[in-house]
Amino acid sequence: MDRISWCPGCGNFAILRAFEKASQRVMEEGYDIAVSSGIGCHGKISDYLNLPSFHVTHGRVPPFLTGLKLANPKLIVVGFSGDGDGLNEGAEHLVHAARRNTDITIILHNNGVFGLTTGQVTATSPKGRKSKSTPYGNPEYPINACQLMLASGATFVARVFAREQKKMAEVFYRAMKHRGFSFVEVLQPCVSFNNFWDLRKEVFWVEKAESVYEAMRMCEDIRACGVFYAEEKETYEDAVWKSTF
Ligand SMILES: Cc1ncc(C[n+]2csc(CCOP(=O)(O)OP(=O)(O)O)c2C)c(N)n1
Ligand code: SF4
Ligand SMILES: [Mg+2]
Repeated sequence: MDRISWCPGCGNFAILRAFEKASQRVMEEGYDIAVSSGIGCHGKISDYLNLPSFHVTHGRVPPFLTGLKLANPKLIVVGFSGDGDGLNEGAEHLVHAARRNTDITIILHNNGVFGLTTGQVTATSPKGRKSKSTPYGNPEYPINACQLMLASGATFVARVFAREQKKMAEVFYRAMKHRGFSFVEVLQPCVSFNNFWDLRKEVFWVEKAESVYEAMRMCEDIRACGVFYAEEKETYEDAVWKSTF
């Protein structure tokens, strides 16, 4: 714990603990796991996990993991991305990995800020937010990450709040076991630049939807948590291997 550089109270600690539990469970079932992370405070998680890990350039977790999965289809591959990393610098990679149903899991640490660079607004920050980069208020509308992933074709889409570690570990486990592109948005308070631990009083859980459209409506409210949608569909890797050999 001494070597961890996150600020005391950061939501990333809860994500780390929940992922340790979930990955342990998956490995006990006989699977091997490799992880990757993007650039930002969230990116340090790959240093803190005792797993094969690759810290890649900003926003490039999905293509990196796609290559890994294509080369070794038996491996379970998991990427950690930030709201800036995944929805600003790397938005196009996330969309195309979801569209292809690449068999990877993306865990998005959504703290609503560029944390490592000290609190500028990102694609998920609300309109009007004052920050270092928006002293007069953010003029942009935010992206709803789960809606974007559903619209892009992701076959497993979930949201959790970092406070709820047990539920988070269960959702991580289900996401890793899902065959196809799985996406978990974690509402992750940044105590230094966007502290929203109080959201715990407002978070509510919903049951899985039957259709993408229903799931889109369910996750519109950012306080809604749960597995919104899951379906089985041929994966990108299966299609590539089938057409190549
Ligand atoms: C291509 C590129 N653009 C900008 C940066 C500078 N940069 C480093 S970390 C960071 C913020 C990352 O924010 P986020 O992905 O939300 O992660 P967090 O720190 O909040 O976990 C930025 C903009 C960079 N390293 N590379
Ligand atoms: S700046 Fe925010 S996200 Fe980064 S370690 Fe500190 S609390 Fe966590
Ligand atoms: Mg961030």
